[in-house]
Amino acid sequence: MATSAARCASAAHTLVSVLSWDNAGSSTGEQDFTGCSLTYSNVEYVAVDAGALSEDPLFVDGGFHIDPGSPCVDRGYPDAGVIVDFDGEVRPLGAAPDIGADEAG
Ligand SMILES: [Ca+2]
Ligand SMILES: [Ca+2]
Repeated sequence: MATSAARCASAAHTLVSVLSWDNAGSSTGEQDFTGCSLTYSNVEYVAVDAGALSEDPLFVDGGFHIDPGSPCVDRGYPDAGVIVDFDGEVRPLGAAPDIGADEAG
């Protein structure tokens, strides 16, 4: 049985600021977001909601940092209430939070 990054019981549950890209699965594997409603997110292989993307996030450093030219920059949920990124750096920088764990600096 395949494992999933996320599987929603109802589209009434909305995932926000999710960055899921270049995982080993496919639309039936780790990238399976079946039933999810996504917004302010960037997810590979899925048809996305009007507020979400499916574009290469331009990871750098072989980790979860994103390039300052990433399509995720300033596209995160504006009222997330998260004031630091995974580096401990203040967020948001610029016009809005970036999608994912990193705030590109
Ligand atoms: Ca930003
Ligand atoms: Ca950062």
